Amino acid sequence: MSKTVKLEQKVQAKGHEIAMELRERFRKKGIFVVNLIGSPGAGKTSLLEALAPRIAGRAAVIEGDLATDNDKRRIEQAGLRAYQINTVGACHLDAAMVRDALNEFSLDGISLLFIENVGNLVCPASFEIGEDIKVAIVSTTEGEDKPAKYPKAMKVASAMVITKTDLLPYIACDVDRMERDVRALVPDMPVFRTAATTGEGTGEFLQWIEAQAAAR
Ligand SMILES: Nc1nc2c(ncn2[C@@H]2O[C@H](COP(=O)(O)OP(=O)(O)OP(=O)(O)O)[C@@H](O)[C@H]2O)c(=O)[nH]1
Ligand SMILES: [Mg+2]
Repeated sequence: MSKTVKLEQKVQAKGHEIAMELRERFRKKGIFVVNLIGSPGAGKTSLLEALAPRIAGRAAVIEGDLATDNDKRRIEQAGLRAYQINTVGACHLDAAMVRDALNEFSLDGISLLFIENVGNLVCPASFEIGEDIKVAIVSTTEGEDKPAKYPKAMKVASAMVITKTDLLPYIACDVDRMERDVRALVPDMPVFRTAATTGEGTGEFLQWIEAQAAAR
């Protein structure tokens, strides 16, 4: 085995260990953690903004981006507590980054934590960051073939959200095909169709998350 492969395995094992520590910490505090993964601009922050009025006071958000604190400020504006991680080049969050964030960001009083991963439908699928579930976010504007082309993200996710359904009258996107393709990979995958602009479908998504949290 090459030195590089060995080192990669060591890094992965360390990441897994920290993720398990975080999971234990979240459980003790009674916090259900959702890791949102999706490409740049898929609508992750907008979905959280749309949910914010219904979860204010009991939810918080950790934002992951290469640069800027734009998303943190948007989430705060929407009424939720938020913390920004800047990965400065890394294409995904890892467990150590989340652990470091918790040194500065108190989770007291909350029962739901959303972690918006760096915009990327590839790398975040391979990393555990202490979450209970991952949710894959794909938008109608990215092209209907994305669930089929990014199978790993779909397979590690517990649900898929198709965002920007308000734009369907203006674009060519076969949403039924997106659903069929994801179910070819994960037969019983829950799929939600949402529009952050109108709030459509966001209530069903939130209800589903709350049911997952209650079932844990
Ligand atoms: N029409 C419409 N536009 C949306 C919707 N959701 C998001 N957008 C727009 O899509 C763009 C990207 O949305 P964001 O919520 O910032 O996407 P994101 O996934 O958080 O992006 P990154 O954090 O950069 O990965 C913005 O211009 C939003 O206004 C939606 O449901 N309908
Ligand atoms: Mg965002």
